[in-house]
Amino acid sequence: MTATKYPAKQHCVKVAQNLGVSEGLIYLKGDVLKERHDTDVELTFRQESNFYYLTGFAEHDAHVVYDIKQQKLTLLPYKLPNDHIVWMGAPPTETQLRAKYDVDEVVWSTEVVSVINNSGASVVYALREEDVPKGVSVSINTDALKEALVTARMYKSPYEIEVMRKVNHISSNAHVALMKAAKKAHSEVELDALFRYETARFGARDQAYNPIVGAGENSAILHYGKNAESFNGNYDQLCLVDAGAELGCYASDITRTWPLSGKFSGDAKTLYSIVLDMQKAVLAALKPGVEYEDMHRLAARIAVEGLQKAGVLKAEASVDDMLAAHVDGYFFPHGLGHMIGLDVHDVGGYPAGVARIQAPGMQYLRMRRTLEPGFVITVEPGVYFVEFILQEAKNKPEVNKCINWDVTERFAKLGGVRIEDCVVITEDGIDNLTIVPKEVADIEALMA
Ligand SMILES: [Mn+2]
Repeated sequence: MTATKYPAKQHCVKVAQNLGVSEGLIYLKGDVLKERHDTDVELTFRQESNFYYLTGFAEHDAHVVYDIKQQKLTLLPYKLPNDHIVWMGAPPTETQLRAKYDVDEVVWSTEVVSVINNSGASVVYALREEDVPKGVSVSINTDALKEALVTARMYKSPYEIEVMRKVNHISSNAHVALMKAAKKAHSEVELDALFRYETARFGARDQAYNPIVGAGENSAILHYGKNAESFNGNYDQLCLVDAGAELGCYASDITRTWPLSGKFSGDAKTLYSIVLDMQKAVLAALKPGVEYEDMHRLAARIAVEGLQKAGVLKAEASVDDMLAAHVDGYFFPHGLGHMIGLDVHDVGGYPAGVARIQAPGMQYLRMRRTLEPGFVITVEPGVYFVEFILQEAKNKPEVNKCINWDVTERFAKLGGVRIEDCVVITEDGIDNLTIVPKEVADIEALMA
């Protein structure tokens, strides 16, 4: 990374350009510190993503004011009580804060109203009226800032991409550590804890979301978070791990699925290879100008072709007819992926006025956009055998007739498979930030 400071000023300039105005203030309130009900036990603090984007400042109860005309960025950290030093140690001085952050001015939070009122600006752009402190006498505009922030955050800067590469590598190495530990692990929670440990000790103490570690049929629960099952000596099971650490508020999001034993059985290899083919086809096709929903359709077609070859879908059914009947959505019941950045499901998935496509699977697609350089997205196809969904398939004659139920029941014991990488859209293709092995032979070699 070339820059040492988070490029807060550059981000403010970008948001101001998107607002399309030559004067006024951008104002954001940082998130507040919260405590457990009726106690003084602090909950883990995580800065609000837009605030972080404009400041790089991750402490609680702060404010930020950016003067568009003067291009002046003012950070207003929380003014701690004097005896705070006894409990928490000495807070940084204004000079230290100015040196650390890419801001022009540091003023304590108690001065926020006068900073705004004395700015000479005629308008304050804020996300919500209630965020703006009482006593502000400048007119407030809450119509434009959100869209300006979303548009700026969609296009990741080189600095942001390097942070995301770093956290992807930390998470990738943790995934590899889990694969190596699987044969001797006893439970899902043990692997969950190992992932947190392996990312924390390499600098990423926080998770972008709670790890999902599901063995056997739990692998088919899309956002399984209990991670509470023991393996009970059954190492033939597939284990799905969807986990990604957070670094400097930037997310990673990676999924791998492998047998606890380290050796894929016949059916597991078949199922895994279908999903791997889906992901590889999409990764090869991604580039600027491509519609993301078409990538979902591409993955869905390969799922149907693969399931037909595996005998789950009947040989005599036409792939086109099955796609028209949305058979794919009963086995690939979620979207292909999403934008990722400061949030794991990052802003900008849908342009204003664009609605979701109402079809099984596709309805959960978190993104409908023409891809552009600078987007960072996930590619996470999956195939699952979910009791609830298969029941629905039985009730739909045009779907039911395509399925070999005896083969389906055999595969259903495996649960499901998902493979997920984070990629940057470049000028002519992608830059894959995720470096966890995914070929069957490579996983088996690693786990041996
Ligand atoms: Mn994801």
